[in-house]
Amino acid sequence: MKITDAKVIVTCPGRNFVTLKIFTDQGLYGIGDATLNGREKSVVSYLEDYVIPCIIGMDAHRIEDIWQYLYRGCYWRRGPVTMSAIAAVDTALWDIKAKAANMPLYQLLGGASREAVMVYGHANGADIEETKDEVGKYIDLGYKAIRAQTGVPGIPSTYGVSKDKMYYEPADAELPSANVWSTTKYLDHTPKLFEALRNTYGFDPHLLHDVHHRLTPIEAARLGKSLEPYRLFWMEDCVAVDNQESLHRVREHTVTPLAIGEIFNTIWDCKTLIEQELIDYIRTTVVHAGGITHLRQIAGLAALHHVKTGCHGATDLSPVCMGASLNFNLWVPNFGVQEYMRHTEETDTVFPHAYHFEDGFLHPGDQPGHGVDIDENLAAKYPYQRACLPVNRLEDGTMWNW
Ligand code: GCO
Ligand code: MG
Repeated sequence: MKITDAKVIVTCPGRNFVTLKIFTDQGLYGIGDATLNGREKSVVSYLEDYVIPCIIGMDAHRIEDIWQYLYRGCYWRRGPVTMSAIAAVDTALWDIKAKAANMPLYQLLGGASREAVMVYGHANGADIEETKDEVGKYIDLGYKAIRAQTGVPGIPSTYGVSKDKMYYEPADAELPSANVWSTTKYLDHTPKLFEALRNTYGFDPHLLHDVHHRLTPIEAARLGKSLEPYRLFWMEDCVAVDNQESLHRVREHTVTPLAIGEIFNTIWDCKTLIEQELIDYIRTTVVHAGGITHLRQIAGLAALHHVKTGCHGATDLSPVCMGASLNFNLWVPNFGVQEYMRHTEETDTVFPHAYHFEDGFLHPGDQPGHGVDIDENLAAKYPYQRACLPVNRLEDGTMWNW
């Protein structure tokens, strides 16, 4: 089955999404997500200028060989732009193969290992009271796992706290907006949130928290320790892991489970973390880590070391990524949880999908392929709009991690 053509579709139904569509000589097509929040056009160019001309004429069934061709063959391997582009091709090809087999993608991976995929939603509020109410709303919707973020007194804005509760969108301006950060204030305040949540809702709901790369290892160790009485499902991205070894410092002080990896692109970014058992959940997902083909390798290594999956699923990952990820999650033996930030209604109509939410779980559906399509006419009504992620500074003006 020959690849006859491919095109990149950019649309902004509330936020920007980049989608690759691959056509074959058998009338089948497949789609893959290529969205890299705040850097969308670099992936568009990478695909249009370099990848698409190479893959036209190739056999669409040879997914592994095409993956290796794009990874080894470009010489400049790894990195978010390269790996998102490879992921888009890979996802589209798995979509095509599953359509050709007339099966949902999870069947090709090895079949369902569970009935459905447990997801976590995002509850956030300006203060502890508001966050508590928001967590209650997610419990009422049936969620079994909820991430909780709250505003910190004395800091004007905090990561994860939004006006628009169900649809958090951090890329909010043409140029990066500026946030202010105080580690001291945050470290004192956060345990109070989880104390209040456990006092109100007990220990049944799984509670998660995202530190968003802001602490040093010893500070993260302190936070993990202070959160132990509230038995979190996980503490996410507690430090920026450019140096994987630094997680030893956190690990030796706390039994709070650790999740890391949403910004990783390859197995090499998390090899040490996994092999030395420094994390409990790996957050890599389809679009930013080379597609189903590479994610499967990461999950395989993780399985050897008691590390479960916890795929990134923020709104900047398109429904195409979600559909592929859900097929992956239904199969993967060492599944942990899937993040699920809802897309707006406009986004959901641009990307008709077979997956559905029920009582805290998502199911990918049984449509052949990954079960997600794109309505190109509708997509064309929402042109690209430049939007950047914020930057973050300490109170004295020093640049910090957002
Ligand atoms: C999460 C993430 C996101 C990122 C976003 C950046 O855990 O969901 O941290 O909210 O900030 O994906 O584009
Ligand atoms: Mg995160």
